[in-house]
Amino acid sequence: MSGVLTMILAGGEGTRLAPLTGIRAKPAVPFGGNYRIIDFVLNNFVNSDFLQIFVITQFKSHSLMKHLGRAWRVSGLTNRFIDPIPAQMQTGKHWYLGTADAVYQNLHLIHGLDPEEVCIFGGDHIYKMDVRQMLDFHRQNNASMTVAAIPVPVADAHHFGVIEVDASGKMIGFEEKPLSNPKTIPGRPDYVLASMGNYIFEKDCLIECLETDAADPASSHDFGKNIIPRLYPSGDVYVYDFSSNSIRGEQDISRGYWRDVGTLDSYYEANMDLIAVIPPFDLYNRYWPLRSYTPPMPPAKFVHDETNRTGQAISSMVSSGCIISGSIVYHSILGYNVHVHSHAYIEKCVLMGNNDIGRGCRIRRAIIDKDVKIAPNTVIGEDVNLDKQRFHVSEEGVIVIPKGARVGFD
Ligand code: ADQ
Ligand code: ADP
Repeated sequence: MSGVLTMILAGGEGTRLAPLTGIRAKPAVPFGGNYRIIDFVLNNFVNSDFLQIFVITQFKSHSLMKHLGRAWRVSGLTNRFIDPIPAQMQTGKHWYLGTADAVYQNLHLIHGLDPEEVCIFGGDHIYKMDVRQMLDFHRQNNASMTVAAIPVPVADAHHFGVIEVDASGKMIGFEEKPLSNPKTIPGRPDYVLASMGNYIFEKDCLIECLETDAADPASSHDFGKNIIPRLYPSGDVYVYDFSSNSIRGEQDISRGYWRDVGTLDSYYEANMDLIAVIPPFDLYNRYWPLRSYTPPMPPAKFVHDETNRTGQAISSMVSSGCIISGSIVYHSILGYNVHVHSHAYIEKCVLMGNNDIGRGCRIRRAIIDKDVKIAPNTVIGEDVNLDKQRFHVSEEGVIVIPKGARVGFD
């Protein structure tokens, strides 16, 4: 797609995902066994043939940079690129003040490429979108800016930019993260129309908005808080209905599926969605390949133990390098190189990789980060009070064990 530049915002702190974001940015958090969160938005652009992409990083970017280098190296012969951009203090001695400032500090990159349009998308959502369809909508309306939107339950309105739209698709109201009385969708009082944090701008409009914003000392330099509220009254900001987006080969199964995995519980639920018998989000569509980095590891292996107990995984996804030996993995996601030893039982867990689960362990409803080792016969997820003393527990009771922890070895 020539003439279109993409900037992925991947610099947020991700505090609500702690401790998974203790050492890495949210977009670098492993997801779904084989992936990192950022892979989904990058696949959207690559599968839509948009290949001029900057990934704007800031907080805790090492793991993200490593992943981008391994999985998404595009460079060289043509004008196609996926370039990670570190924060460089281009406009003064401060880091990015907000999402708008993150783009403002990189305006030189926009001037250098001189695109017609600039796509500014968040780096931390799970969904599939053919971005060409949103761009067509933007062009048909001669919009100065287009925002992608999706209905979400009114109870979640305070997490999102809430949009009002007229019959022609024009934005007529916007409130960032309303604390009370959000405007609901006409005829659907239980839902609001939420901004997905994905924007397409006419280049000149974007530059003007960012320069005005940078000159405003009262601004928090954020697209949702400042740029959109200032721009939409001009009358040519449009709202793209994400539920109209269709992916080749999907047979509607992932249509409209979009998850903000910004909290531990939403992250956990989105992982669990993948292993439902009929999943609402399909990883297996050959017309929408989902690239990532897969380490060179042998195929997963399921073996008997010495008493002839069968190692098995049921309703689960198991990545390369795993060995399930005389143990049962039920309704779980295993990243690469997880060893589950005899007589262990794992249920409704997300294991990110490089884990060792000792003999006789019983573990339920836990997110286990990379490189965690658990001693034989450890029981997790059966006694809430004990779990709360030992581990981080989410609001909905999911136990989270941070990267590199050694559990039960004292
Ligand atoms: P939030 O999700 O709260 O709201 P925000 O924290 O601003 O969004 O992050 C948006 C994206 O920008 C994320 O991908 C994040 O990693 C990145 N980011 C955040 N701060 C950054 C910084 N300083 N430098 C670089 N990147 C940064 C936004 C919108 C809402 C919308 C939701 C949808 O403001 O209107 O409803 O996204 O999730
Ligand atoms: P994180 O905890 O976020 O994985 P790292 O810096 O260890 O932080 O890893 C980032 C990158 O390194 C990713 O691309 C990941 O796939 C790769 N990686 C990490 N651990 C391994 C491993 N044991 N084998 C192969 N690749 C790995």
